[in-house]
Amino acid sequence: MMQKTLWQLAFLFAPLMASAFSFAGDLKLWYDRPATDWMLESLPIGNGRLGGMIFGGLDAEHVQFNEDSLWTGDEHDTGYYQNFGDLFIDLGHAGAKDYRRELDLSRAIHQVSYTLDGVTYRREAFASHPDGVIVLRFTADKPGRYSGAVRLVDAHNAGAGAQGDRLTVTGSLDNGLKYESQVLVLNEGGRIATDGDQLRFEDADAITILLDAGTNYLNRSDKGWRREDPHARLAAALDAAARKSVDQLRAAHVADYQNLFDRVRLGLGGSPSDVSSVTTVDRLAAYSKGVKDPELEALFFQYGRYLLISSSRPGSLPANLQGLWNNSNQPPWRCDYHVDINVQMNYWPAEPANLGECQQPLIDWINSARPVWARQTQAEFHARGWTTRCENGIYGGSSWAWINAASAWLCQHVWEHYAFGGDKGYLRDVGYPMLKEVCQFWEDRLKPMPDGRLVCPMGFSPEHGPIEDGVSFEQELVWDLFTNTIEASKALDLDPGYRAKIAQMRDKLLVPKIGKWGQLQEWMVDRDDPKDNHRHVSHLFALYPGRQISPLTTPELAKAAQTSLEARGDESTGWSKAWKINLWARLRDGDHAYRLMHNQLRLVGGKSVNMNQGGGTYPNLFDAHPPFQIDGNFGYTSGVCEMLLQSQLQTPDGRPILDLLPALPAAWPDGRVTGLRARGGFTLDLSWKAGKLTQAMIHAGTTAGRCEVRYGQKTKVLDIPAGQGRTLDGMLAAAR
Ligand code: FUC
Repeated sequence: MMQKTLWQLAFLFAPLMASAFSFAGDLKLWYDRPATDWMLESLPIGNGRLGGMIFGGLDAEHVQFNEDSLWTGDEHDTGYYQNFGDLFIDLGHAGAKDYRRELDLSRAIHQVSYTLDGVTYRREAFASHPDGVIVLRFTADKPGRYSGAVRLVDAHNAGAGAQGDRLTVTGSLDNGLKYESQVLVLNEGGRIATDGDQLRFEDADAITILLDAGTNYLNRSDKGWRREDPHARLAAALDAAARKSVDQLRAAHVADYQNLFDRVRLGLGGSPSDVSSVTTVDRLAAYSKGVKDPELEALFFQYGRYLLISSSRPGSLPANLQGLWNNSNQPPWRCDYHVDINVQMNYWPAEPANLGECQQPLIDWINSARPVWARQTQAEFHARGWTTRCENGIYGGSSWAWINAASAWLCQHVWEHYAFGGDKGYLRDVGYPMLKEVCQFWEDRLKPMPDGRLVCPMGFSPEHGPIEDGVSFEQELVWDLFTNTIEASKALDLDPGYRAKIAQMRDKLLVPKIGKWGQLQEWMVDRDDPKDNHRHVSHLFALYPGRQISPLTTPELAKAAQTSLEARGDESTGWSKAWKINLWARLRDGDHAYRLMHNQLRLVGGKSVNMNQGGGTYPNLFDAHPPFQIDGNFGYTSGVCEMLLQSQLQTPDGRPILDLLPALPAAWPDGRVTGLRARGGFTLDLSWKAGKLTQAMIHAGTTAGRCEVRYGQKTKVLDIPAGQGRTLDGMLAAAR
């Protein structure tokens, strides 16, 4: 209560108390009580493949855990992502005081501390990528204080076996997938013994618990999606981790994590000075009522980066609808890969927010599903190449509506990975063959109109309207695919004949039309309803994440896109708001983008499915569709990137245009960002004051960087040798 009063005072005096510019605060989410609700309150950790949701309970600690390959289904059935199980550590510490639990995004470590009977207890938890295990550590400032039990509970009712210092659960799903979870309990002081299916510890000074879980899934259709039984792999991972000290495990974890996380720093101005004394939920509640808190806005940006690093690392499966975290065997929408916005939005921040490696799982997944999708596509469309239906699992199985342009949209990510990263070997061996196959699908499918224009026949504007020819969403996606393929073949100096053919087809594609109320038509037929507030804004793909429409290159179409966007309104589901942040950023309206960000960062509690409204943020900063859906978290993070830097356009001679602060809102007068990425392999650090650029540092990647820098009406052409940088002032003059 006291804290809230202070906070209200802070609101009144905010203009006086706002501190000078700094990078965003201490990057911690923290709470003064344990979580009781999985979706709203527990906090996520993950190493890409293996994840946990931590409650921080006193009577018992509870970690619900997942492993990304525990899926039902097969090549014909999409399947459902499954809960793996729960780990309980019975402690009997109810009634403790001075309780605090926190998630530190700067180190990816969860901590709990409290006092009871004169003893201070501490816990920490992290999911290590280098060691492949979850580590839980329990310590106290007096010896012999830990007595209790460790229980491992399977989500599919397989029993646990206890032997020595280890708990094991082994089972299989109906599709034959074998799975196992293993827990190793190490005590310092005291005793440990099996007790039925549990491990009991008594009078221990400290306890370390190592957890791993896995299946015999292999991300390869040609191997039948299976590999060896996970038992030996898990045992070896736990044994190897047990040979190291917790200090060693932590150091390796933090170094590995920070190698990714520390690449981008963001400061959007100071928040009221007592911000760190307010719990994250109170802070979010105050923000929802209008308290200015730019450090919370920056924290939420970094949370998206934390969540991507934690749910998508090379070798893992892609982040699904809930990233990695799921406590149900029949989760909403299967907790799957929806390819008509959701999985794509998960990866929007990957390249601009300098986490290019984290996009690798998406590309691997597309690559491995593609033979199955090719067979399904052949049967449905009698066409070469591949595309898929809306709902997708991990064995190539798919369900519900065909999203004909889904593969073109996935190929945008395949292309952007090169556009930002510049790895020609990847483009030649992996990327270009995929783009070409999807072009072939459209070569076989595009239909000439009487006037010679090419249209996509019988398409669907997700998840809205009839199935008919010339749907704008598909027209725009095919334009994007052809454009990316043309650029890829130029970059590789490959296939000039094919390139010319695709270029000719691209130029004949029907372009989106402007309709009777000035809107960008969603369909070839001018039937858009200005009162329609449907959450999907698929026809605005060309503005974002596409590059066919921009106020700088196609002002009339951009104005029409704005008219459509205004008509749809701001109020919607979480991911829909997040998409609109990015769209308003591309329209260069930072204040409107900011309004949507503010709206998305509103504290909500609703958990039941709501289709066109209700989006916001839960106390644990998970995005609410509702229910929890992680795409909104990721879309917010990419939205901030788009407000500060855009690079989707090119000069006529093919230089990427690095557009600095294209949509800076009045709410962020002073700020600084380091490490944002731009197409062409550039990394940028930007500073601004009183709403104006003060400095830009532009670093070229591993190949020489040709670009045009743009700020407002000013432009400057730069040729930066590989590995070097240039510093410009707010007038784009060389600063030294
Ligand atoms: C699409 C959206 C829904 C939801 C689902 C998972 O179908 O239309 O709003 O996000 O994906």
